[in-house]
Amino acid sequence: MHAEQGQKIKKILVANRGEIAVRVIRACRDLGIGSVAVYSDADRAALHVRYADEAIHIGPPPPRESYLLAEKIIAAAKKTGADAIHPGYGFLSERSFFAQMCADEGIIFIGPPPKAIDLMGDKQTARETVKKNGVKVVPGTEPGESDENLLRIAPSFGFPVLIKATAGGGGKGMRAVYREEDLAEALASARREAESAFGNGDVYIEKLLVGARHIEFQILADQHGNTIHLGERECSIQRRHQKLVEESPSVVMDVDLREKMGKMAVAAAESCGYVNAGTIECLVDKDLNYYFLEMNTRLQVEHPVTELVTGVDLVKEQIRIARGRRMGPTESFLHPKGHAIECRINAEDPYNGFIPSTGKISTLLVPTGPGVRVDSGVYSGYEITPYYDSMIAKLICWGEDRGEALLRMRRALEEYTIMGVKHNIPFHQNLMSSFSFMAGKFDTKWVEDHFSMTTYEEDPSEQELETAAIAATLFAHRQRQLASQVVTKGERDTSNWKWVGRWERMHR
Ligand code: MV4
Repeated sequence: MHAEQGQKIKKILVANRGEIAVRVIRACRDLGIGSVAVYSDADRAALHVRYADEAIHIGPPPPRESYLLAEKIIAAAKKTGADAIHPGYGFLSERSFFAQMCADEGIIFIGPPPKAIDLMGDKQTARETVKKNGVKVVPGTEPGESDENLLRIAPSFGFPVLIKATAGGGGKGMRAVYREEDLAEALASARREAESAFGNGDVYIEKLLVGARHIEFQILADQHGNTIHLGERECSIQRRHQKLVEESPSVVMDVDLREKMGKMAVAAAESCGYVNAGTIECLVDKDLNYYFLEMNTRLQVEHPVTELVTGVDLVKEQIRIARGRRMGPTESFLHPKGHAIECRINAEDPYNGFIPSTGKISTLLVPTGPGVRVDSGVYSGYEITPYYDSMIAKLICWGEDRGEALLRMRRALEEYTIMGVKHNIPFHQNLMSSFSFMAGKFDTKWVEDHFSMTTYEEDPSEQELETAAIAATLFAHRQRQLASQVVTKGERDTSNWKWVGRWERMHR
């Protein structure tokens, strides 16, 4: 067999649950590959179990006794004759020992090599690794500094600074420090927290970037040395380190910045010998200075945003890459088109501190129509249990431009009917009508510090509201022009009047 043809994958075990397991099973169907679901007692009636060709029970509801049990999952793969395992996100997806176990058992792990997971999983090692490839990181301390040195060096960055756990990620074990006199105590408590959360008390200190946006780049790398980026996703709309909305392109992006950041992202991925799909997380400050933050060595929740603007099926590409084929897309043949926005639909009560809600979904009406995609793990009659993440679906809308994507999102949110459990659709409706969001004016702190379910649109007259909405949308449109994905500059229609007319026609 010619090396180019790669190994055969005839059956994939999906080591996950919910919407992402369904997403991967769909890719298997599209490729004519068999699929195996695994499920806990709580998931006997789950959608991923229904959609897969085969299903193997792996234990009781708690993840530690089911979806995190590497041995059980490997055993299920062997029993069913699966040649590959797709880990999805969360659970075992970023555990290098699991990727290694698969390799040792002759099972293809659909993800990066264990070495790349290790290099990027340790945040200080990640910084050092990408730095060697010329990638800019946030000013911060070197690995292995004593407390004495940390206390001496940190003030040189200027306050505020941010203490981070080496083993952290997703905000765990972080401490913002605003005054030098608070540093020693914060350092001690960060170490304690990191030690108890990760069994590793190592911390480092970075300059805290205030008012920055969180922008990430999607990466694909194959085993033949090709690494490409597929543009960015703006992920600043989040609450307590849980992303709520993602979109592509970012309103602050322009062709030059995308090219520079994209090159940086590719260099970061190459620095750790990355293969398969990955994400480079960056911070972008108000002056559009950008810095590498960390790498996520997995397929991400928000991957459909990139799929809708690039037309690339990322899960198909992951499978192709894992069996040793060259990836389909090349950077020069990628022509991102339009704008995509994703709202994460969570079974949480937005009127009551976003507390998770459980129970049976009594009625479910799912939006469809032009530009609408729903990736969901639930159905009418499905019982939401307290054991897993509260995200039950993702609503992703595409439009020719940001305004159209946003209007379609409003339409889809209006159509979406979920009864029987509390959900955050009202939050998204509120957000999609807020002027700051429409104008693209937000950073990672905005939802927590400035957005409220009750203070928006309290009672400005309809007309005032309309005027403000148009103004905000015009601002967004100007930003959108900056973000133009058309490589030839100056080709696009720059008339705001056309946009006003369109907006008014839609709102008459
Ligand atoms: C930062 C930062 C500001 N300055 N580092 C949050 C989780 C982890 N990925 C890193 N995080 C941050 N690191 C410096 N030097 C702000 C954040 C941050 C953040 C980043 C991405 C998405 C949401 C966030 C929410 C709060 C803080």
